[in-house]
Amino acid sequence: MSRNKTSGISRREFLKVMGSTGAALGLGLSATSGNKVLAEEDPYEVLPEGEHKSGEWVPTGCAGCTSWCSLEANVVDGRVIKIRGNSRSKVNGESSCPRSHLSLQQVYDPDRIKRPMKRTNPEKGRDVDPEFVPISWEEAFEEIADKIIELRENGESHKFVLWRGRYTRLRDILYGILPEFVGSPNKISHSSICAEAEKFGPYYTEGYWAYRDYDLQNSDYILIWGTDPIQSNRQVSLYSREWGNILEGARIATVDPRFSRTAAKSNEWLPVKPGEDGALALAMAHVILTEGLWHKEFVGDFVDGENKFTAGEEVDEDEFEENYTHGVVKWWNEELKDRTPEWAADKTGIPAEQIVRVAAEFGEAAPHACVFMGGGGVMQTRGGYNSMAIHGLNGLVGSIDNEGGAVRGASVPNQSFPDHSEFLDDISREGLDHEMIDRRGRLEFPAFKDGESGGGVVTNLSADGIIEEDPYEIKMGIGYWNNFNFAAPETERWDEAMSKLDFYVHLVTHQSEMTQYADIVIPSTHHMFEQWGMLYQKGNLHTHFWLSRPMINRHWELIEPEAEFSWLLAEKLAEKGYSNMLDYFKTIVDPETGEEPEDYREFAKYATKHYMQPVWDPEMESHGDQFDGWEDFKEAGVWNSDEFEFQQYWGEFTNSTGDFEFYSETLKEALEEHAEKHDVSIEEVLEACKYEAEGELAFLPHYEEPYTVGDDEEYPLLLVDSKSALNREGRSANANWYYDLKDIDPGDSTEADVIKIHPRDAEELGLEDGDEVVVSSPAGEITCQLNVWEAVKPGTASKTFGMGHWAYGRVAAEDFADGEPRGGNNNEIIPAEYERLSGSTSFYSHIKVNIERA
Ligand SMILES: Nc1nc2c(c(=O)[nH]1)N[C@H]1C(S)=C(S)[C@@H](COP(=O)(O)OP(=O)(O)OC[C@H]3O[C@@H](n4cnc5c(=O)[nH]c(N)nc54)[C@H](O)[C@@H]3O)O[C@H]1N2
Ligand SMILES: Nc1nc2c(c(=O)[nH]1)N[C@H]1C(S)=C(S)[C@@H](COP(=O)(O)OP(=O)(O)OC[C@H]3O[C@@H](n4cnc5c(=O)[nH]c(N)nc54)[C@H](O)[C@@H]3O)O[C@H]1N2
Ligand code: SF4
Ligand SMILES: [Mo]
Repeated sequence: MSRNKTSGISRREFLKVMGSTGAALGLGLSATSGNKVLAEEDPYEVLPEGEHKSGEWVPTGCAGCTSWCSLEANVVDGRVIKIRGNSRSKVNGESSCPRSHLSLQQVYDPDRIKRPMKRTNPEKGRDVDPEFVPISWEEAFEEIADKIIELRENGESHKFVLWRGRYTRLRDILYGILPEFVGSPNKISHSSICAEAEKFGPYYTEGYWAYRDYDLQNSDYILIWGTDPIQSNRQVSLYSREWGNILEGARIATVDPRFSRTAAKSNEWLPVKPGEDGALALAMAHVILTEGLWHKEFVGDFVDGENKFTAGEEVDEDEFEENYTHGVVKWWNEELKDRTPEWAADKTGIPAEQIVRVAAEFGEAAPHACVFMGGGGVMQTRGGYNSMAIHGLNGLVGSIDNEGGAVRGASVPNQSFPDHSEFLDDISREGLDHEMIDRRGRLEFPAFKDGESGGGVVTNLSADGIIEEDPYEIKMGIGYWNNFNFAAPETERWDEAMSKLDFYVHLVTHQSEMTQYADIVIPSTHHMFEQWGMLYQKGNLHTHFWLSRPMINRHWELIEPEAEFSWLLAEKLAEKGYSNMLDYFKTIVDPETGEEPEDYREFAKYATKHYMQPVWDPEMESHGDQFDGWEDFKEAGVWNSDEFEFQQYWGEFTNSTGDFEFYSETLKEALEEHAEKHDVSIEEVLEACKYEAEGELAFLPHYEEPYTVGDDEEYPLLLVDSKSALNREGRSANANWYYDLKDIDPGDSTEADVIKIHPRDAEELGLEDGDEVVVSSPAGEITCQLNVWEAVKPGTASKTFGMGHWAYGRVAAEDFADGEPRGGNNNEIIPAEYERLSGSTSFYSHIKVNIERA
């Protein structure tokens, strides 16, 4: 049986109807469908018919969220039909999370982009039809290569930007190397609209700029802080399976203004007032010290053994001898001595009695007490110091790098690509010598990744860079696996920036909002089933490193964006007389045979084998799982490290002092360097970054009043944004299961985009459950459904991120052809604000909203 899903007519009849108007109609170029891509192929036709066949389980990996699970896909006759965890992984093992299955709807989505397309309407804007038409690969690469050559010949190669969203480790080719061959410094990742502030605290205390692993299975007390590990961050598959066991072994308290899925499965919920996380963490530290509950072995003790931490009283630094930490008494004297639970109760809305109890129970469990920190408490305008304070609690109880605590992952045996610098010509070298478009490193944007001024990225600011032509005009962009016109706050700026951009190439699976501004659209493979790729991640005291591969038929004209696209572009550039990139790519040979790649598909495969060679090649030294060779490794599809060893870093933390720094000498150095670079004082740096600290507090976790945007009277509620359970980052947007099952987000309803408020607030605003409402903020307004729900903190409005697409496909948008959104995108009402020390975009605490009946 072959049936057209939407109309019920058979495929043969369908094609007959289509026949006269030809391929263009298939691409949705009929008068009725505007610019949009419609199903050309009946997705049901290729399903196996007749008797049931059991397929082959092929290893792969998932980038549906940052858990990066190792999975297996069941493939029947070249089609994937089911997903499960890869039992060989020591991180997630046989488990996979619910949203892993939505990948099937992604890969077989009839709305996928099916072939290269070109814009025919020169005008760009949100309501403008791009009038895409199909083109040949030849034409696509001609146009892209010509544009690059033109920039290079005009001495404008730096006016090129490469944006990346999600990625595999093949990113080093497209994101790391290609822009340098173009001659541009502008490699802009999405990291700072993702999680950079979460890495800030760990870096400026222990010198570790990365996600942590948490040994929850061996913890006796767990504080879940601004995150939702059984729904979003991080090792969702693992924790979905293990949560019951973890709860049996530990008490769990969740700090979140929203009644999250994890809060519902905790012993305590601390509904902190948005942005007051610093107050809560500092008061907990105060209690741990005054009650004498810090871990003496890690932190040290008073010389005479008597606890002198008494509220309001300073302590003589000489009376305390620290072991593996630095500055605990300074922290007390400058900040903690006055941060009493009563003071914090007033700020946070959490009763002093609960603060004392939770802090004391947490301290009593030392060192098997763990704070699991996510973005909620720290991706805030003044969240950098919160990140230090929250992570600092792990320092006080000695659970850093320790059993039952917050640990690092093992190193990963990978091999970088050969050095390309000798292949760069003068145009490239000169081009690289420009300021970057996101203005990282300027006075007001230190983005101190790894201690360096301008070491990080300020993703969201690259839109302003383009609009204001500051530092210069951008003439060409390539973006892949991203959708900043939807995913970055104050989306209007992206609409303006992308309208202004002369030439944009988008490499994606779906025609999302950012694609609407493209000049050339390159249909991308799906990372799990149609291409080579690899990622590593930590969890369960191991690091794993998985491989995905082409395992199903590519039904459409797709290419893999990181390696295949780069190769094809390199070939075209070579044809036009600029062969340096192709010459370089040919040095990435098959590690088994030494053969040079002859085409784009070989290149992607050899690059993958090269990058992972230390994993599979028995001749190369590596730790963890051992393999006999490439085929042996391919069969397993995942490498595991040995179990993480505790206390490897005690006394050898990778920062300025080697100790866990409550008083951050490392931050002090970074701030000093940055201040000197701009010839200002450290206070002036902080002021430019919207912080209020003065003196020594600049180097210590301390309290900062939350920064908000908008008038309290006009906008009476604080928005609490969170991730939707079935959001695969932005990528399940066109999967109807996402909408059918939307009520798995606590308090939400199926098919609807919902904002939730407390009954008391509803009454005050004269609103009722189920009302259609307009939510407004100083940044904009959206329309959605109101649910009145007791489990929302009064004074806040809680809404998941994910709906509100005006593009992306016929399921995602209310009317894809007309650009009418389904629900409202949170980023249209989130003002573009930053945690500037890390470069992060602020998603929490600053967003004031009003809600009115529509
Ligand atoms: N389901 C799902 N999971 C995902 C993703 C996804 O798209 N969907 N994306 C993945 C990605 S890319 C990342 S970076 C990680 C990020 O993972 P997290 O950083 O953990 O992000 P969220 O899950 O959004 O968690 C933020 C939490 O903070 C809470 N919150 C909001 N305001 C405040 C506040 O002021 N204080 C405190 N304490 N909490 C607050 C929210 O209610 C929410 O529960 O998630 C990954 N996991
Ligand atoms: N309000 C609010 N905003 C947020 C968040 C939030 O919690 N709240 N979360 C933030 C976080 S943590 C992150 S990481 C960012 C993510 O934001 P982005 O980095 O912009 O990523 P997505 O929106 O997930 O990207 C969607 C794009 O990827 C394409 N795509 C989907 N699958 C594939 C694939 O397999 N290959 C390729 N090449 N393309 C594919 C789609 O066509 C679409 O264009 O969003 C951030 N924005
Ligand atoms: S969506 Fe996230 S948790 Fe789920 S399988 Fe994929 S990577 Fe793992
Ligand atoms: Mo993210």
